[in-house]
Amino acid sequence: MANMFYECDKNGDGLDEDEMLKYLEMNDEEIARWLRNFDIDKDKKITFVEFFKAFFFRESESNFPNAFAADYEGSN
Ligand SMILES: [Ca+2]
Ligand SMILES: [Ca+2]
Repeated sequence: MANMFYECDKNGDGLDEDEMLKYLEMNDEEIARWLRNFDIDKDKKITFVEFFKAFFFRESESNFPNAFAADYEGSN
């Protein structure tokens, strides 16, 4: 899961809207939902720490795109 995150975050500053659009093929609505759910410090970027916290606490599991869900299940 971490590898996939870093592959999407090309410049290492967290996932921003462009990266989610390009690499995760998310639409505007999904991106807005991710930012609302995961972007704890509201800088419009989702860092791996923010992402991991949200995932770990399973607050928004159903919001994860299939690619991430598949990778997560595969790693068990
Ligand atoms: Ca980035
Ligand atoms: Ca953030």
